[in-house]
Amino acid sequence: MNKLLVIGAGGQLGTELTQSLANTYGSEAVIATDFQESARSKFNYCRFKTLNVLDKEAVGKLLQKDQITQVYHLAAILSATGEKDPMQAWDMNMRGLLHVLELARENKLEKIFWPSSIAVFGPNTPKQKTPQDALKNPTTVYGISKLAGEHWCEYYFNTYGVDVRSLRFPGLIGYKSLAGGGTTDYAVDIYHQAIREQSFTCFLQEDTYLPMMYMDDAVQATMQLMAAPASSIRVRTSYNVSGMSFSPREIAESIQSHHPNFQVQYAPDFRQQIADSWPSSINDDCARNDWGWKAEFDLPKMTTEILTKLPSYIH
Ligand code: AKB
Repeated sequence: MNKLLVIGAGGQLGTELTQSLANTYGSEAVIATDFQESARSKFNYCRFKTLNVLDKEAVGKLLQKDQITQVYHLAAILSATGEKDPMQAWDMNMRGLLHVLELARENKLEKIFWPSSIAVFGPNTPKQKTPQDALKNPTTVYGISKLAGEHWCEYYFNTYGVDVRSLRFPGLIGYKSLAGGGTTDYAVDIYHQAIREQSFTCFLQEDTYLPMMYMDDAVQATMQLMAAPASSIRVRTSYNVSGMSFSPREIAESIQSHHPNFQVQYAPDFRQQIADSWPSSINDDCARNDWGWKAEFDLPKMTTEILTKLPSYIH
């Protein structure tokens, strides 16, 4: 029987992925964990425990006591927050992953999921339809930690046979929780502000194109990757996955087609430089060919869905 542990379940991806895992495998099969006790209120449908991935002994005890078979390790410090305290970001992102990989080896876990990011790419990477194997020269500590992490995943697979699988996520956009500390967060916040204030100040320039993905697609990609036969997973670093690509002006126009009075101002800050170093769009042919990936949501479909569902969600 599958027994799944989600680390960092209270975050943006974890909130929705944990629900989908519980729907698929049953609530009793899932344990949600987060280092913040306040995340508990999100998980009234499954078990919740506070857990800090930096405490390897505590993670190991939980794995053994509950006979965990799969770990979804989502806890990380994102790109913008990471630049404020690079050592802390490196410690959290690298030591956390290495704990999970080591414990997976020691306990012979069946499968691990760990998200990487488009932040592994850098200013010298081709910007349009960035290929799977494009040059990577990340400029943020977050990107450096994700690139190193990808190679650690491949190393654990090649050396110890740990079945760890990974996706290079673009900016993820959902309405059920706010993003935390990323460069793509504006694309989540803008919908909340459209509903609450009818106006928004964007921290990126209006013509900055970035790869993005609606949360339903991100959850679907994760579930699909984890369900695929091991023989079809030919990339053991991390797969490029693409959803959509747009600029702040385009997402604003998309919202204005529903809310014509919505106003957006632009006040670029330090995150502009990070955004400028990342791809504008992603080529995900490898994921499509190897395990049949295809995104469902484009910008108009996502905007309609979020603007329809968000008001009742926040009230
Ligand atoms: C961030 O902006 O840091 C993240 C990411 C693209 O990995 N959303």
